[in-house]
Parts: sequence; C-alpha cells; structure tokens
Amino acid sequence: MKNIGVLHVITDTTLQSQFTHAELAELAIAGGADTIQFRQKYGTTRELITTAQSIQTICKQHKVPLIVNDRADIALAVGAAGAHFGQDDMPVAIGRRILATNAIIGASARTEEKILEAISAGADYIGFGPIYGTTSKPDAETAKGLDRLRRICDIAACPVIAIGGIGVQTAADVIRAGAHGIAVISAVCAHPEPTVSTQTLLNEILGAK
Ligand code: TZP
Ligand code: MG
Repeated sequence: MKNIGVLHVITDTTLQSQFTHAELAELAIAGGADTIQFRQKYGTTRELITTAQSIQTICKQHKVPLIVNDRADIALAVGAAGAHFGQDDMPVAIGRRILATNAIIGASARTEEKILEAISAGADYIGFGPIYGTTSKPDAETAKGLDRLRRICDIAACPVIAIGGIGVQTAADVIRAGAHGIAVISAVCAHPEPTVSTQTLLNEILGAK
C-alpha cells in the first residue's frame, strides 16, 4: 500500500484572491500539509499546466506529493505524484495504465458499489464526501454524515480521505469515524492565516489517531 497523506490541502483561488495556488501550497506545507491537490475547474490546458508547474516546484522542493484533480495529462506534464478522478473523469484503470506505476491515484466514490469498483480498478485511496454541508463545490450532494463515513471506512480496503465542510471543529470526529485523513478547501484557503489553520487541523488529526 502506498503512503497516503492525512491532510490534503486543495488549493483554491476562487474563494480568495490574496494567495496564488503556489503560495497556498507553500503556506499549507509550512503548516504540515502532507499532500497538496491542484483542483481548478476553469482555464485552458496551457494555463492549467503553468499553474500546476508552479505548485509542483514548491511541492518538489518540500518533498510533498502533488495530486492533480481530474487531469492525468496535467499530472504527467508536470511530474506530479498522482491524480484524483471523480465518477465522470478518467476511469481509474485507464489512469493506472497512463500514469507511472508508483503514481498515487485517488478516486471519489459515493456508494459502496463504486468504492469497491474503484479499489479493484487500482485506486490507492478513496475520497468520500461531502461529510458536512459545503459551499466550495456547487454540485456537491447532500451531506453524508459520520455514520455513512463509518460504514464506508469499514468496507474500503484502502485509506479513505473524507472531504466536505471539514474544519478544526470536526476534523477529529471524522478521523475517529475511521477516515485515514481529510481533504479541505475553505478551512485553509479561506482562512486569513493558512499556515495556522493547517497546523491546527493537523494537530486535530494526529490527536484523534
Ligand atoms: N468534493 C466533495 S465536497 C468538496 C469536494 C471537492 C468541497 C470541499 O471543500 P470544503 O471547503 O473543504 O468544504
Ligand atoms: Mg473530477
């Protein structure tokens, strides 16, 4: 099993305009983020590559894996550690063929059936959520809650990364429910001090483990 981080910070420049993706990556890494995810739903491929490259430079410098959301080609182009695919993105098995064998592949899956499918297709971790209500993803489903998370963690034979509305008040509950780690956007990116919020989240995670 690959080493999967416990605190995935997804950089975002739509919730705030003070920091670039690369700056957020640097601030989050300074606070202890052990995985950075680049997720941007707009922009040309050329623009996405340029931004991903800037984040990868920071990640490489600090030896923190960068995961690219949706796009295996961009992950490959910038030498990222892996990619994260949703149900409408590249199937995990195809991503597995395209990316290097040591690449980290994450998959969002919302039902038990889809989770088992993603794992047998070669996913290294499952992203599950939204656990709580969130405004960071406009098309997010209704909140799944901790009971469903608990069930998913029981059946998944790989790490589960919980996502959606998780903050310093709830990070420990999510870990106690069985999640290996968490992925956050607003808790870090919309916080005036991203390094401080990352540190606080990490302490909550480690304290609950
Ligand atoms: N997938 C499910 S919820 C979500 C994504 C990308 C958004 C998470 O953002 P936040 O701000 O941590 O709730
Ligand atoms: Mg996607």
